[in-house]
Amino acid sequence: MPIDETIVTEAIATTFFEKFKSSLDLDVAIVGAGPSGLTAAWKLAEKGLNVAIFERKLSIGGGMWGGGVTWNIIVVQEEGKHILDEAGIPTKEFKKGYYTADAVLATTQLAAKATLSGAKIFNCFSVEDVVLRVIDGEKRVTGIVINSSPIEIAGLHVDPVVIKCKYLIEATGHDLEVINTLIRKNDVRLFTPTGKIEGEKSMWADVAEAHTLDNTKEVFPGVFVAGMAANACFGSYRMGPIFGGMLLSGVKVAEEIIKRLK
Ligand code: 48H
Repeated sequence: MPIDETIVTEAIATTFFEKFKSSLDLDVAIVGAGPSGLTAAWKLAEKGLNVAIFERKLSIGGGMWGGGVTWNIIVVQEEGKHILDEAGIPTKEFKKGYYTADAVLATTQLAAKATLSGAKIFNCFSVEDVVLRVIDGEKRVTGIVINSSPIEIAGLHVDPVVIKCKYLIEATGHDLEVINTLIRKNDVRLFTPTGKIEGEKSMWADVAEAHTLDNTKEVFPGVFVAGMAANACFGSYRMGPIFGGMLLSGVKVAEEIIKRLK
């Protein structure tokens, strides 16, 4: 069969924009395709919700690809192991309660679970702002402002476009980018003890893992924090390359939003 290059182009453009147009009014927009964002997308999409992840980098996986210091193995504790089991990610018990998994397989399998469940992943898209509205007398985030990452990286002055969402999950990891922008640009208070970002603390894995789950919650009307962003927002510790808390946080944020959408 002779190949017509313009049909290849048309196939990509048509199919991409079908996917994009079906994401203009989302149930849930997730910022960041690290372990917490991918897990949340999987759990939300398998309930039939319209969900998309926007990831700045060309690659998905955030900090999970590299395991610890690029030794690409992750560790998951007993509490999080069932999520790897359910995703079909093989684990080995290293010592009682400590399981290892291949970091690349864990990342790709979580991404496969999310996309096969119907979540859409837009890699190479950066979320640079949010849409703010006053609804019933209360300020609420109702969308995200996105730009193509190469435009951002090149510093080109090209305007972004907007996606609506009922809920936004900030899963941007240590940098907590979306909430930082929300606070910097608007006179608003968060649902944190000080009303501001509490900030990430140093390493204390045991406490950090438990806190990640507690801190996975709504931080501003319409915005939930998950994964490392939850600890950066509510002021808890880091945990190094143990990933149970990230996976459990993804499951919890999905469950909380599903309850709200009902
Ligand atoms: C689009 C963005 C934007 C933006 C950032 O860091 P992540 O892997 O996030 P988590 O919370 O799922 O997992 C954290 C984990 O990987 C980790 O770092 C741990 C456990 N650290 C412990 C320690 O002690 O260091 O992924 C976040 C993703 C990244 O891929 C970013 O590129 C992306 O979010 N991102 N995408 N628009 N504005 N900001």
